[in-house]
Amino acid sequence: MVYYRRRLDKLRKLYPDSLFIFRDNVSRTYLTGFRSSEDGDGILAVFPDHAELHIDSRYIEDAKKGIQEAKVILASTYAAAFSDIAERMSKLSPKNVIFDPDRITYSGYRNLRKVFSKIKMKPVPGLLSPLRVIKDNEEIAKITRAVEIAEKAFYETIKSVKPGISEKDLEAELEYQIKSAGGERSGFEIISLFGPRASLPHGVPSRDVKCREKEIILLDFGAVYEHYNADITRTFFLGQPTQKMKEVYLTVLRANQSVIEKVKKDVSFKKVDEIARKEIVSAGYGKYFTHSLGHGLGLEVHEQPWLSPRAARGRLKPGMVFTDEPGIYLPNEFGVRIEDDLLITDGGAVALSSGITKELTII
Ligand SMILES: [Mn+2]
Repeated sequence: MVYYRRRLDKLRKLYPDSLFIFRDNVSRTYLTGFRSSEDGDGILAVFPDHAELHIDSRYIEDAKKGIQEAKVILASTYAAAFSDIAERMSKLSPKNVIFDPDRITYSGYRNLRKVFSKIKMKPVPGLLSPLRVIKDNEEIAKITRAVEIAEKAFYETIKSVKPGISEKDLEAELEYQIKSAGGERSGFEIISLFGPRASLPHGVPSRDVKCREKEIILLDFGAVYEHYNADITRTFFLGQPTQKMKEVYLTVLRANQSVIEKVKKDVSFKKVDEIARKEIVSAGYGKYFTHSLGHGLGLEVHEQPWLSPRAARGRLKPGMVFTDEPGIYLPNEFGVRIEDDLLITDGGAVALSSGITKELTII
């Protein structure tokens, strides 16, 4: 619980003499540990000496039980809660009240302007990102647990792989296994693709596509544990793969593995992508690696840092967690992606998802 207080303190230190309003679930979860169903369900107000979560009756009991580092206040309506917050905030004559424009709707913003008419409002895009991009021990433990759940679910699921099973059936089985292994759900729509369809980086599983012998199977899946995400991809084979499939698989594996071996703190985000891309380019498949290498992972499946050829600046720091997911997609033939979740430590990169084999696997 001390983690939430620490996060609030860091935020105050980052923006001295300011107050804060949060209207979105991710920010509220990061700062209190409590998550509601919708962004609009709840207002978190951060004062110099305390934080308060105003929440409606549907959540009040859970919120009171779950939150220790913020005051939980019943909101009869959110409009009334806003007037109350604004009145007390203006009495403190803060330098400004900061909000994240990326995490509020346009009408939400207009409301805010109306209620806080006497105070200077300051939009700071990505307000919590500088904090969230470095995971503390509690977050690392939760991500690690999410990864373990995803791993267990994967091994249970591949027992069902046999000729005739559809992409959709395999997706459903994996979703079931994630929940059964202790996960809340997969944090995103599972990608379960067979054969030539594995060349669609974000293809949607079909009920009509059935698995056949000598086919590639690509599974991209996650697991959520206490609001934190895992994001893993494995590609494997039902029956003997062709020579070309093997060659492509081993190229992607080399790219994935070279990142784990070579990256460490202070390597630029751009360079991380380059390390993987170099392996794929030198094997002659450069133009088939059509996306960036990876993305940060935490309360959101996609968050900072972005490991991309277009990353203008930014370097790895201990505590960053991100995906290492090179791929080669040959249209109408097949595709291979291998995705691990990496943690940067003082000693280099640690693959949290090393529990699932990346040896070329034939079922
Ligand atoms: Mn990913």
